[in-house]
Amino acid sequence: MTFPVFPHQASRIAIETDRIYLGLLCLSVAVCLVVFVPMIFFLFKYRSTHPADRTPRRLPQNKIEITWTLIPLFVFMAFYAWAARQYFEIERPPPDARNINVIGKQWMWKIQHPEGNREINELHVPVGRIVKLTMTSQDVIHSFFLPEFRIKQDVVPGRYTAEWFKAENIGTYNIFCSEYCGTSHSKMIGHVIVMSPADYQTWLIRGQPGSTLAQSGGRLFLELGCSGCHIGPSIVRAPPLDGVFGKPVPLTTGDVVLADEAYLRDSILFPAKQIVAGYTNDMPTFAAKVSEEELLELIAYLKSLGTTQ
Ligand code: HEC
Ligand SMILES: [Cu+2]
Repeated sequence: MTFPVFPHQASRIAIETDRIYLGLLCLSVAVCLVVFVPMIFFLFKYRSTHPADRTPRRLPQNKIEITWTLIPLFVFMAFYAWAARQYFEIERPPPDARNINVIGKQWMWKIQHPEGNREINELHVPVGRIVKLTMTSQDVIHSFFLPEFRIKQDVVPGRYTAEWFKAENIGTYNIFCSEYCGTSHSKMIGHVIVMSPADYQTWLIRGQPGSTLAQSGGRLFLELGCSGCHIGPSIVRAPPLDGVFGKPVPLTTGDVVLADEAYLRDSILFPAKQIVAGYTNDMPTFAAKVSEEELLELIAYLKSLGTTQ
């Protein structure tokens, strides 16, 4: 029988994170020994009934102080640098990632694939591919925790957070919600299913999504009347949205902001917040009209409009 202390290591990040953890553990044990071994030794050596040399001694105070300040400082700063490097790697999704959307809800995880496949509490991914999760919540704060990948990120209503991983082996791993979110928080669990690229393709096709995320977004764009203002001649003058994603947008305030997912989201929900330079606040809010799923579809559509400018 085995007694696993750590969850399985399913990615390179997991292995490296464990190394830092073990390193810190060893360092803490070493510091502990340096303090406690002499302490216990002296406890016995100088106990009151024991004859020992107790003549006062003059020690080089400054040298001692400086030594035991500087050595630990350098050792711990080295750990800081090591862990900071790892932190930046975890926090910065590589650019060539496959994007998958995650929506947290009391008490389930809803997943959207770019091809249009949807699933609940299951996340199918291809092995060896970098997967970036764009996450939001439609109610309270949740946290998307993949213990075998050693990554965890809060999933917050009203904004998009991200995390990424690259599965090294085919297998099934855990999803936990790790932010207490109400009665059935402990049941807000699921599985990451890592498949071979071929099996993954088959899985995507077998799901028969009908339309991709961007196509669903395109339909919404017509149904909600966005196209009435944003495409072709219209009564209201609205900026063209082709290639808007990833572009710097000048605002009436003189600021320039990058049109990322958060910006597009805010443009749809709170149009009055940031007005594009040269335009007026003529766009109605869609805050009560679109769900989190639909917002992500609209964003997928806007992203797919490409760069025609
Ligand atoms: C009544 C006309 C109207 C409708 C309907 C409308 N918009 Fe707009 N939209 C505007 C105007 C005017 C602006 C520029 C002023 C501003 O930034 O709010 C704008 C700005 C935007 C921007 C920011 C563009 C940029 O270049 O930075 C986005 C994104 C956007 N709209 C998306 C949408 C989506 C998605 C819908 C449908 C859910 C929609 N709009 C519906 C008029 C409209
Ligand atoms: Cu939760």
